[in-house]
Formats: sequence, structure tokens, C-alpha cells
Amino acid sequence: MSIKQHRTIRDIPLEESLTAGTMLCAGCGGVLLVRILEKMLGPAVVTVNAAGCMSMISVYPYTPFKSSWFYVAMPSAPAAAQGIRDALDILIEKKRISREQDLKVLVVTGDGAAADIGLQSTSGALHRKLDFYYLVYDNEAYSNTGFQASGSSPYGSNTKTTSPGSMAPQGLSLDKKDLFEIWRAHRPPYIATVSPAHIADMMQKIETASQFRGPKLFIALSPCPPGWSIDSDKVIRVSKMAVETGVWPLKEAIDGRVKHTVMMRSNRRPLEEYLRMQGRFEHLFEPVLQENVLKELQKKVDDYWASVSG
Ligand SMILES: Cc1ncc(C[n+]2csc(CCOP(=O)(O)OP(=O)(O)O)c2C)c(N)n1
Ligand code: SF4
Repeated sequence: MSIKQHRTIRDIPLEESLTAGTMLCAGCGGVLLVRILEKMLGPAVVTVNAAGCMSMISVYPYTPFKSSWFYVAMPSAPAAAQGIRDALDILIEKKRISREQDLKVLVVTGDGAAADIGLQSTSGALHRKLDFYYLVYDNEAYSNTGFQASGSSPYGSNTKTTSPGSMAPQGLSLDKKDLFEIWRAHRPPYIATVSPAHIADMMQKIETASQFRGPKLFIALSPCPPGWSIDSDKVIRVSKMAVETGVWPLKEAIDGRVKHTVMMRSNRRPLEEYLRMQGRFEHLFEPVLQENVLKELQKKVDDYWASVSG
């Protein structure tokens, strides 16, 4: 099957999906990713959003979208998406709308909703093979409520609930959940990781995913300037470093078969370069260098790439 190729950012559709001026922070990685995904899907889409930062994009009666935006409680975006998909299918079957008037259903959700509070409803939707797109903007914490740790926060990070102290100088002592593998175990037709620093890669993945019926899932690294303590203009640089150090592997799984779209097995930069760019890891360097924690973090990345075959 030949599909459209997206090689550079010049291939981004010019039609704007999101007008300027939202209430979100300047530089928010999540908004950039939502904007690109919505551009790729076009205006015939219903977006279902679980409570979180992205719910601030569209606040009644104001919306920057041409398409519909449906705000739901934190645990239930995939369940709401199922209701919308079923309603559309019934309307088509009863000939109340034509197939041409059909809408794509998209869930946009934070990592707290995806990895913790909404995991059950996501699992249900995957189990039922719901035909939908799902974007988790992974800022690695509950950002909207002040950057508390989520199941997606990385080991060694400083969040409002894992501040480093004498009992736990490293900060968070748990590992980030592997959402990619949790989803892959459900055997959806398409899963990918994406990054705001690799937009052509993201567009190609959306294009590929659109060939499939069923769940089409994207996990997007979404730097959060206030939570990660980075300047708003550093979001793309930090995202790029996440890929270059190998801590954010870019990959996809079609019918369960994993392929890395950017291979970083041998020419990875030291993870320290990524960590040093962000205030949430500052305590690993000052006032005392926590060499053992840095080694442990590097080992986790090295072990991942040693286990990767393609
Ligand atoms: C069941 C439930 N628990 C807690 C909240 C309070 N709450 C609203 S937004 C939010 C943070 C959501 O985090 P995440 O899904 O990671 O999205 P982000 O804030 O990072 O955009 C929380 C905890 C809620 N709305 N519903
Ligand atoms: S707090 Fe973080 S995730 Fe939320 S809008 Fe601001 S930058 Fe985006």
C-alpha cells in the first residue's frame, strides 16, 4: 500500500487547526502536538479531552477550533469517544448522515489521565477495538494541578510530591510506566511515540496510522516549561536532546511489530546533557553530584537500547 510521504516540516498542512491565543503557557509542548495532529486529521473530527491542561484550549463559549471539542472527566475520555463513535455509526446506518459526513474521533489526554486515572477506560476501548485516534501529551506529571508525580514521571525527577530531601535525595524513586508496552499488550493496529522536535516523523506516523481501523495511539513527549523548569524557547531543544540521548525512543508498532524510526544504538549523547537542561533534575548535580543516580539513569537508557533489535 503506498501512502503519502512526509519528509520535512515543509510538508505540514498550511490550513491552521488552532487559531492563536490560548490560555496555555508559552512554549507548551502539548499544544504544538495537538495543533499538528489536528492539522493532519482535518476539520472533520470530534476531539474528546480529559481534564488537564489541554482542556484550557477550548473554554465555552470560546474555542480556537473549527471542529468540535468535548470536555469530559479525567477517567473517561475513551468511554466518551466510544459513545460518540457509536452514535455516528448509528446515524450512518439509519441514513441520517452520509458516510461522507462521518467524523474522526480523537482523544487528547495528559499522561496522568492516560497512565493512571484513565488507564482502565483506555484498556476497555482497546479491548473493544474502538476506531479512534488517541494522543497522550506526556509532560511526565500532573501539570495542570501544579506538577505532582504521575505514573509517567521519570525516576530521579523533582515533582511537587517527590521533592528531594534527606530520605530521598534522588527525588522520585519509582520508574516511569511503559505505556507503549501496556498498550502493545492489547494488540491495537497502531502505536507510536512522537516528539515535537521530529514533526515530519510524527506526520508520517499519523499518515500510516490513518490506514487502519481500530485504536491508533500516539505517546508524545511534551516538555512543560514551568514543570520542567526550562525557558519557553528551549522546548524543541530539550525534545531534540531527549531523542539524541536515547531517553525518548522514536518508534512505532504496527500489529504489534516494533520498529524504531530513529535508531540511536551507538551514537547516543550522554543522558547527563538532557538532565542538565532541566530544573527538575537540578538536585542530581547541586549541591552534591549524585553520581550513583546518574549512573543508574544512564544504565536504564543503555539497557533499553541493548535490548532493541530494529
Ligand atoms: C478523578 C479526578 N482526579 C483529580 C482531578 C483533578 N485534576 C484536574 S486536571 C488534573 C491533572 C491532569 O494531569 P494530566 O492528565 O497529566 O494532564 P496535564 O495536567 O499534565 O495536562 C487533575 C489531577 C480530576 N479532575 N479528576
Ligand atoms: S503547565 Fe505545562 S502542560 Fe500545562 S499548559 Fe503550561 S506548559 Fe503546557
